Amino acid sequence: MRYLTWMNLLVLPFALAACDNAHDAEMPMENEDMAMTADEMPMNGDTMPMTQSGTVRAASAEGTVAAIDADAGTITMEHGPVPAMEWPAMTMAFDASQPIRDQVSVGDTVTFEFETSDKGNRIISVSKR
Ligand SMILES: [Cu+2]
Repeated sequence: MRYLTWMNLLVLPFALAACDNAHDAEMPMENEDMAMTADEMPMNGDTMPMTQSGTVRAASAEGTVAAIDADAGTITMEHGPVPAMEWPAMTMAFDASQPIRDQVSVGDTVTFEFETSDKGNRIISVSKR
């Protein structure tokens, strides 16, 4: 699992920004706080050219496939806590390409990696456990 360890180290600085904005549908008040926190982060200022809106964070999670929606292009996951994102366990939909969707069935227990940005949450790899 060397890769997962590397990923966790990579996302750690971004996770400090309390990355709840991905869940704005559930917590609509988080976005303003999020923006202020990001501006105040010492790692963000002059050393990082990315703006907050262009920030993409990645993390891995474990979960159970609750639904697969080919029309919407999503997989709904009952996922466990994601410390790197400061996410609690919850059920939510992730964008997922057809090759990703084809790898899983409803009820599968999986480990998956995803990206989070202002465009939403997208699963980038998945493996059954
Ligand atoms: Cu979630």
